[in-house]
Amino acid sequence: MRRVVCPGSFDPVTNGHLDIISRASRLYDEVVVAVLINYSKQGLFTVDERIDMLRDVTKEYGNVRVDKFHGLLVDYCRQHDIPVIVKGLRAVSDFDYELQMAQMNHRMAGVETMFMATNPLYSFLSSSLMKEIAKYGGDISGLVPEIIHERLVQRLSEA
Ligand code: COD
Repeated sequence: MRRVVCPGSFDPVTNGHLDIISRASRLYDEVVVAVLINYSKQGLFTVDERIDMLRDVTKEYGNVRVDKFHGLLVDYCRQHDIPVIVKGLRAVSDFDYELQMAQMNHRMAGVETMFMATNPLYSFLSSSLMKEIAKYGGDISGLVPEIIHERLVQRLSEA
């Protein structure tokens, strides 16, 4: 079975993430979307909330599974027999850091990283920007799934 992991914070998932996940799901037998548990950075959504949202918006793809991990991504890959990481590359600014991580992950565990050119429709998206724009009442429709938009507006109104 050709299995791949799409790792990230997904706080929350955007249409840019989803574009990469859906394209990976057509190329691999199973896509594991792995949410990083980061004890040193509190997100807007808890890891379990992010997982629920990811499960909701990926349920139409039959071969996508959502999980969480902490520590090194390569350890998660080893434990779950995953030889490949898929990443979206938005711009040159992503490249330096992503290349460094890809080379380190290969050095540590022989895990390969496949880079997908981001869909230009979503290349300017990040979870942080979505949160900032939504916080000040800006329009993010079409940039995140509708259900995520609703959850964002609701969470920000609680703050
Ligand atoms: N279009 C396409 N792809 C996108 C977009 C977009 N608009 N936005 C994000 N992506 C893709 C990118 O590939 C990105 O890497 C991924 O989605 C996740 O994005 P985020 O912002 O949700 O998550 P990050 O960048 O915070 O995630 C970083 C990781 C968790 C992948 C990384 O820190 C990691 O692997 N951590 C584990 C610890 C570890 O192993 N460290 C050693 C590394 S050598």
